[in-house]
Amino acid sequence: MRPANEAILVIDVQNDFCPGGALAVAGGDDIVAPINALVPEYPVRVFTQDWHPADHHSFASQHDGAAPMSVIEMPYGPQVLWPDHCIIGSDGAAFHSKLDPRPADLIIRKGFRRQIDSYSAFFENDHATSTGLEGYLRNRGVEKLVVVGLALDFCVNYSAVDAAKLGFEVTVIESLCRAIDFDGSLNAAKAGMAAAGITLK
Ligand code: VGL
Ligand code: ZN
Repeated sequence: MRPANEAILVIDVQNDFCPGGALAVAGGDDIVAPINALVPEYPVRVFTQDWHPADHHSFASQHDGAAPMSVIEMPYGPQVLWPDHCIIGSDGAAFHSKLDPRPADLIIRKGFRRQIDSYSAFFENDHATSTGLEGYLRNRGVEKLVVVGLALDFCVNYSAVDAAKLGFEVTVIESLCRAIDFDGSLNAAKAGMAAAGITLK
């Protein structure tokens, strides 16, 4: 078992982000078995689920004539318009069938407010609305975080950068992540994470 101040954060290993899903990430299912093997080594284990109402504003379907993967301005900044995905209670929003969520201590759901997207497990995309995860981790004495999951260039990236900004020592295990890689997003994410002092290994 790893030291008591270390947590693993498993981001969005859900059907819609795996091959066959609505917003499939290539190879998304390759990381499931090694994540299952790693989780029990950590004393604190948090899983996240992207969890959107059917009329969520990050969906292209909610904007007349907008194509999926186009970008619009929201009150909180630019927003990629995604295909409908991870709709609350749907099969697409369920964890991948091979992911073992039983060892999770906490499951954080994010993106459930219609008007605002939430890539990060800590703050929604306004960078102000908290999910409560910071308080949970601090109350449990966590100082170091390992982050794995989907997608490396969106939710893993935003979660890791927020964690680093909050003062956690953060490692992202790249081999246990897969990326969407849309319009240079992967390189930008890697540079941003490195600049935030995150260890990428
Ligand atoms: C994600 C796009 C939209 C992710 C979630 O989990 O990386 N990406 N919603
Ligand atoms: Zn989403």
